[in-house]
Amino acid sequence: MKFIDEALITVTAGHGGKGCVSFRREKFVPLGGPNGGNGGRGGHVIFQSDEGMSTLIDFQYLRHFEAERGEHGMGSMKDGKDGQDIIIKVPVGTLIYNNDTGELLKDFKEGEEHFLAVKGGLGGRGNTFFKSSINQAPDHAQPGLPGEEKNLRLELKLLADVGLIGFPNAGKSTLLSVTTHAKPKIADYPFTTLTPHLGVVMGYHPFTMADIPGLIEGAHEGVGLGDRFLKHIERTGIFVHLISLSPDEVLPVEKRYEMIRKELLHFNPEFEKKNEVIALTKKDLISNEDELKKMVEPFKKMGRKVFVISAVTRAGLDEFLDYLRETLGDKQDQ
Ligand SMILES: Nc1nc2c(ncn2[C@@H]2O[C@H](COP(=O)(O)OP(=O)(O)OP(=O)(O)O)[C@@H](O)[C@H]2O)c(=O)[nH]1
Ligand SMILES: [Mg+2]
Repeated sequence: MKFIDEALITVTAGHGGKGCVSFRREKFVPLGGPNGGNGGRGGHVIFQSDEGMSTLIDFQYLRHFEAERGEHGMGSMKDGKDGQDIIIKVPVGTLIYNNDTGELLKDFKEGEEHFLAVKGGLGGRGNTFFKSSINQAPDHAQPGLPGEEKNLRLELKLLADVGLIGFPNAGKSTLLSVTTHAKPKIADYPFTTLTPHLGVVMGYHPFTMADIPGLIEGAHEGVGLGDRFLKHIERTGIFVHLISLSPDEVLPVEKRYEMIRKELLHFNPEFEKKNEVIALTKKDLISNEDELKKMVEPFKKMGRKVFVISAVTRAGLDEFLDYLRETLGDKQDQ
């Protein structure tokens, strides 16, 4: 399925129903009193977050949502029915902005949250309401009020605990596929992943992990797939920076690390403060222990937390996942 993470839509609440002007008509009562009912309220437009959704693709073609109008009031004191509300489902992680003012209206952080975006217009009062000691037979009623209307911008930012970053081919999708039920495409060519994927790492304290398309030098200038998917890991608690140990790699590990770091900080200088873990991947391709040591050393010197793993043999994976789980747990306890 296509992954869409932005949408512009218009939502219009229902118009209120008109109040009714009506008088009682009875056989032996020549001048009956007023009995016009009130108009019903127009329908609201409400957003609801849904954990089962992961893209805003539904809004690519359907861009205008209008709730039902309220029913008009009727004779015999019958009030019109309220218009039906519209409930629009969006993925968790969706932000709703007023597109005219730029104001953030709602940030859906969990499933089953609701947000009333526009209110239905009130129904008009029927002539019964206006009866008084000086006016026994009011011949007027109120019109219904219009429903609110807003132009909205929806933006999806995935909410994951851990974000996987690195060069294309580093093994991000492979790691996600062996630790969660996510099924991202995996291949030995760059830019296999074109959109983010989210998976849940089960076990004691489950947590979510997101894989994004690979970054390369110049990503902030739009090179490769650019940095447009970085926003999806903006809100993750931990970055895992994957670097391949494969002997086929031309540039040294620390050089590749610095290149990606540069792109990250270009995108958002705040990333400097992120909790970052380095995962040297594809350990199975290195048989020489001394060589391995040499590649780990620079990161230890930098004082970085570094793991050596293989998604193929699962070497180092348990220890790595436990560390992520504990680090996330500590944060929640604070
Ligand atoms: N030997 C070995 N190969 C691996 C390992 N992990 C991934 N690979 C291989 O490396 C290649 C790239 O893996 P992906 O998981 O698609 O890499 P990616 O980082 O998601 O790449 P992009 O989506 O292009 O950014 C594939 O051919 C994988 O089979 C590993 O631990 N050992
Ligand atoms: Mg991938």
